[in-house]
Amino acid sequence: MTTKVALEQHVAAGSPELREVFGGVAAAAREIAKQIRLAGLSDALGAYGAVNVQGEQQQKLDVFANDVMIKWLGQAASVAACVSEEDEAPVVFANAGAKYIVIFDPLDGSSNIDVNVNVGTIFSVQELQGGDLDASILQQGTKQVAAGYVVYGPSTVMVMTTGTGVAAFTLDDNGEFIRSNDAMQMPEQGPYYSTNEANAASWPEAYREYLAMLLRGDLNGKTYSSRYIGSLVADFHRTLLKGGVFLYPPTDKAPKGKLRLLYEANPLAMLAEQANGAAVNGPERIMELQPEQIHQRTALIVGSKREVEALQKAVLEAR
Ligand code: AHM
Ligand code: MG
Repeated sequence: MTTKVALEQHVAAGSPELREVFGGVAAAAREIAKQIRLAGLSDALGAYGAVNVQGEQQQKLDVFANDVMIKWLGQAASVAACVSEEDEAPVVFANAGAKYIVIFDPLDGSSNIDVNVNVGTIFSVQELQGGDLDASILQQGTKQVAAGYVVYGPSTVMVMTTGTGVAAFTLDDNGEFIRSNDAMQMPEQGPYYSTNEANAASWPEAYREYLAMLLRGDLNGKTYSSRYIGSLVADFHRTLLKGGVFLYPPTDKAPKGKLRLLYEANPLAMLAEQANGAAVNGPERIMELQPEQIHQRTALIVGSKREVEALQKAVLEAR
């Protein structure tokens, strides 16, 4: 029997300064997991009755998850501020000398919240630079000091990186996140593509041709299978484990893409690259994009190197 390694221990061994940040996310995730697990027996499901900064109907669980993240991260002495999908402006804490900013989507996959399908929490950690909060929030993804997500599925699992590989932790019956994988690697290429194909008619031509190429088996001599949950965390988690590609291209409705750069694309891009995968917005590497706004959207293509590089090439050639 191998020794059990808890999340906080794992982080402290590599990056002691980040221990409190991960402790805060883990404490929040524990509460969120419990609330989701028992949601059907409480009054936790359904619409909250307000619209968030993105113009989307907030679900009760969105609001719960956001409050819990802010509560726990505010108690982590090293966290200076939080930025959330659900809040227009950053939430600043009075933690003297704190140097981290945690940028998160507290509960991603809203269309799956009420139907007992996987949802997740996604987070990115940036460092405060010279006390300038706004500029520190808007740093490129390459500057992230850590990133991760929690997927609330049959198991609750946190997948994280502090820049030295990717590890996974499974929530056990005692409420502890115990390491279940210490070196996750995305296959060089994989069997699945994952996208909302109902939007294909309004994608740029290069994306439609790319999909046709996957279906014909022109990329690696094999035809691909389709898998789409509609929860980014769950679709990414499968892609990380099995390989392949997740695509949310620009559409007529969302010409700049639907997903958010700071708290969806950047953290998943860091995890993908740390696990030997890749992430682009079409022509450019996600982590090199210069953010201009907190809630900025982007196209996102993330997954195995082979599939992502082929997509990037197709988009660049079509320009
Ligand atoms: P959300 O942050 O409001 O939950 O929206 C993000 C979700 C992602 O989880 C998922 O990848 C995408 O939206 C699905 O969008 P669509 O329903 O257009 O396929
Ligand atoms: Mg989201």
